[in-house]
Amino acid sequence: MNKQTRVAAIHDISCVGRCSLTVALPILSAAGLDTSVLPTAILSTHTGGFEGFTYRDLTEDIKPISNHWQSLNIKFDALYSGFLGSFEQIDLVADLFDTFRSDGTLVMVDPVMADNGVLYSIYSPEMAKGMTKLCAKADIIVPNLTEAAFLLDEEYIGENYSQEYIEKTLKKLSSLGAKKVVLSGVSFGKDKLGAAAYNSDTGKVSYAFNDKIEGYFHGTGDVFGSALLSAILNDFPLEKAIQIAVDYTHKCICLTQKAELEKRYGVCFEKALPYLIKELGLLND
Ligand code: PXL
Repeated sequence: MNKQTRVAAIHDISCVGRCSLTVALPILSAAGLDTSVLPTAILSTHTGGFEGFTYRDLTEDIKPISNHWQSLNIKFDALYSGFLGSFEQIDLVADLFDTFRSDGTLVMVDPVMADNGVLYSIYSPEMAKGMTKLCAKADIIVPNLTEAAFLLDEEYIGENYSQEYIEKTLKKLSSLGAKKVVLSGVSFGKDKLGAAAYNSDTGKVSYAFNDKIEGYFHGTGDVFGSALLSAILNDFPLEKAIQIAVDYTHKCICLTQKAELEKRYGVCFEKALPYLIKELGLLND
């Protein structure tokens, strides 16, 4: 029997405001991947722009869900974690990686916890320390520059940094345990924004940029991470995968900006899905 590539996406469900699972599931699915979900928490909205959101922590459900999957002998080609709902979930997700990892399984951790120098409102500094442990279990990690600073227990440097700083940071992050590191939100001038990647197997650092669009666009880290995993699982090398993810994220932001949409609802990634599918070479079948 031919087999479809299967991913488990472990993120929260923010009911309103496109991010986490409401972004990861459609993007991975559009990329031809059989995507299973493990919700870490359910929020009425995400935490970045709506007042009074509800929060249901699903920590207690993780182990029973994982046990049931294990009893069914369900296998995954990739495990992709993002926003976690509690400190305890770090160890639970680490156990889940151990349970479902086999030869060829790709574990990608997006240590979602902070942006622009600050932790998200419901995350504590302890959570940041725990995330370092989870990153050590990954094959590939995808922090932004703020998350990188928390993972390395360093000061957030802000927006003025050198190429040397980025390359040192990539290597320090890799020494936490993941062989591949992708740093998002990298910019060396005011016109370009993108990502930097380090592959410790080859020692190679690569970059991908597109035009910078001013402003903060919510949920773009999840759009980027999901597109990156989509490209990697469609067999693109890391250097090309980061360019595909940067270009898709840029396209989503452009469309959102052009339509003058309210930013807290996230970017309109849906309209750019045909572009992503084409970039991934999936239109030929
Ligand atoms: O996009 C990251 C993210 C995920 N999940 C929740 C969030 C955020 C960012 O604010 O609030 C609940």
